[in-house]
Amino acid sequence: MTRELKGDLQGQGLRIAIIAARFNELITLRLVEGAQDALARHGVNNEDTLIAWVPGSFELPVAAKVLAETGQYDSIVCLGTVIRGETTHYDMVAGNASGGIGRVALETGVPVMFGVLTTENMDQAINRAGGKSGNLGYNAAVGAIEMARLLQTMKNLGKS
Ligand code: INI
Repeated sequence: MTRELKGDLQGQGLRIAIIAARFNELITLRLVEGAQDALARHGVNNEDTLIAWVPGSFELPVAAKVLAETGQYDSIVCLGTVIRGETTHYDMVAGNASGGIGRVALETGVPVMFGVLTTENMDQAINRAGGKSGNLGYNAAVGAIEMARLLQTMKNLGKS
């Protein structure tokens, strides 16, 4: 029979870090609250969590890399808010955040969740930060637990 692997959502014993970008802080704070709520609801101990702040989403990858390399965290949740507005800055910030976060996960083997809102305008951001479209921070934190558990299971394959 085909073996199926799934990460469960038991957060007990997991060490999870949140890295949050202060730019568009009013929105990102809602994402942080959502993420912290998700961790608490899934049994992650407060003492096993950490939150680090960076200036903007552009800086999320380097902070994630340094934290991942400490070996102290089973999963990292990156949170930020990038709103298109009227400049091309958006593409560079969003591109560096998404590409960089993905690379950190691959290079370190630590799951790094992409909880960065990328929207056309403030209304869309509000909707996705606890408004009518849910809370991306909550979802990213649940994903962090699932990925940590899945990778634990994978690393134990063949050990028993
Ligand atoms: N940072 C964000 O997190 N969101 C944005 O929308 C944004 N815009 O639009 O400029 C932004 N810029 C700052 C950037 O992340 C860096 O902090 C800055 O460029 C210094 O490196």
